[in-house]
Amino acid sequence: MPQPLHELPQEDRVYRMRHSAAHIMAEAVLELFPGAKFAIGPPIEHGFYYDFELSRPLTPEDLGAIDERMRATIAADHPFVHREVDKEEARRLFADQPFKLELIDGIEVDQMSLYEHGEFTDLCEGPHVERTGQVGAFKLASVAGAYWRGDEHKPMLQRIYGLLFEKKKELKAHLAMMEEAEKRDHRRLGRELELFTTHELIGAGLPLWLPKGATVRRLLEEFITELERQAGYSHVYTPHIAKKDLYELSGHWDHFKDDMFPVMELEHEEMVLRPMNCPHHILIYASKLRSYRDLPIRLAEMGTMYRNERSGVVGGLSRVRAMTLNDAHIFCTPEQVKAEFSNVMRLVEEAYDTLGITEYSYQLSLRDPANTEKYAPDDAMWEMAEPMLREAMTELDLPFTEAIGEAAFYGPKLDIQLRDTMGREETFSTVQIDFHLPNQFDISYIGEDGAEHRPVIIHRGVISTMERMMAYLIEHYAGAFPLWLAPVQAIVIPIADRHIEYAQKVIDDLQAAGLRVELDDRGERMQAKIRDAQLQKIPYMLIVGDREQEADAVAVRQRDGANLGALPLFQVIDRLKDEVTTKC
Ligand code: TSB
Ligand code: ZN
Repeated sequence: MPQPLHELPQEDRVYRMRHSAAHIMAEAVLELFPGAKFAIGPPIEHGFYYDFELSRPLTPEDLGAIDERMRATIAADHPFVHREVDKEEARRLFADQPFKLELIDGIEVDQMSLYEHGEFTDLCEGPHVERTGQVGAFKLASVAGAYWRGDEHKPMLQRIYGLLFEKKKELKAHLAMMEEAEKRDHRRLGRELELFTTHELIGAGLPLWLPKGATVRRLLEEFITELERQAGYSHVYTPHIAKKDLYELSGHWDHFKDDMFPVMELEHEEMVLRPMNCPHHILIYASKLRSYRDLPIRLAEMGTMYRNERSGVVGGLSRVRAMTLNDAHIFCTPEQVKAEFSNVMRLVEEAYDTLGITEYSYQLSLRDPANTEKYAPDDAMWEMAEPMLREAMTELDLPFTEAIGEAAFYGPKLDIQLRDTMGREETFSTVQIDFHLPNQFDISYIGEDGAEHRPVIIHRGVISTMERMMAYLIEHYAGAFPLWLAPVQAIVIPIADRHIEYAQKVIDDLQAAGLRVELDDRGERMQAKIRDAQLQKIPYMLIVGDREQEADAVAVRQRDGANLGALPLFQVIDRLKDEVTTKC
């Protein structure tokens, strides 16, 4: 006797509910669309889906009809019945269902497992709930295209996604979370707050930074550049292209070619857009003789690079094809690696602290020993570099997970992972130990013994690319940047036209104090202006009328609705300057 549903662990119950709902949805679609072909329909995180071949594309109205039909089946409370048949019987049952026939042909044993409820039968291993009435709270969410068997040469099917939770309140909470995430979506806020845009004529993954987005980016760049300057980095500039030969020497051509833009022919020379900045920095290191006394040499650059990311994965700012990395390459002796590593980790901590980033995890990205052609071939090098990073992390007493197959081709990485509002994880900071490129470029330093030695390179990015970090910060702050990063820090709102002149003086004083301000002299009502400023997430609204004008004051409101009342202008300027300096 199988265990009753309510006695199963919660995750098994929900798994069965999601799986059963997929069957109930397939039944509804087959009834509403005679001749429909159904493929596969598994439970997934948060719900389920089923793939169909239909005579026309589904509309939102169709989802309503499917939903209604499903609820009727659920109300009828049919039992789920398991039965086994041989292949011949299964072929007969699914004679007009080519995807099912293909699945049947692919199964090695002759015994076919079926699950039925009401009039509906599916080829399925189960398990299911006992009765259709037990499937929990669901909502049909969306339709997307999906290739049969995930193969782009096979037919494109329509995939209907459903969300399903055991309890109505869990479904509601999930929907609320998705709604919140959507509000914070950086693509949407990027448009609404005029931070960045894209254009078809420029292409996918090639964002245009609008003046306000560019202001935030410049502030980020200045912030991190200053931190680096204090930490002993030297900043350089290098071109975005180079001869293909450079990348043949570095190994990028062998191991990273698929991520690079194709070659450009130029007066008998083959040029490429750089996918990484390391070779350029290495050639700066190699441009003169180096002594052990000069090390570590830390070369940093807001390095712009280009990667041929697949068109399906680029979107918004978090994954792009043209990107500027807060990059540096530290050239040091093997003995200096650990200290330099921990300096970088400290720098990351400081930067995150200021940016308000509190939730992150460490991932040690190792090579996949089963897939060696992806990596620099020197086994001894990997066996030295990987434990070195692991030890450095252990010594710093930082918790980390290990990810096989995530290393760079030239060495292992310590990656710092952040999650976006939808819970998706991406790498931001990275610290990489490289014994490979120093060999490829045959770089050296003169040791204390007067002989030539090979330096180690630490590649590191502290705040990732400006694009990826901007995407994160927009979502993290829901567009309401802290004062020091806000593109417009204050907006001055005159109550009537006769206050415009004084408003202009307020603007002049704020600008003279280095603050970014705008004047809202539109003929709108004050309440409308305040609302618009709040929608634009401007931190301070400074309202000026007769009384303020007389007292050399401004009435201060904050974007969250707080009303600080009338304050002398000089006091407001001091307060804002202070808030900018402390980066709160
Ligand atoms: C750190 N050579 C090293 C560098 O010296 C390097 O390029 N490492 S990397 O390949 O891991 O890239 C550095 C960081 O850039 C990644 O950790 C990630 O945060 C960011 N990044 C990578 N690809 C993209 C992309 N397509 N769009 C936006 N950011 C990206
Ligand atoms: Zn590098």
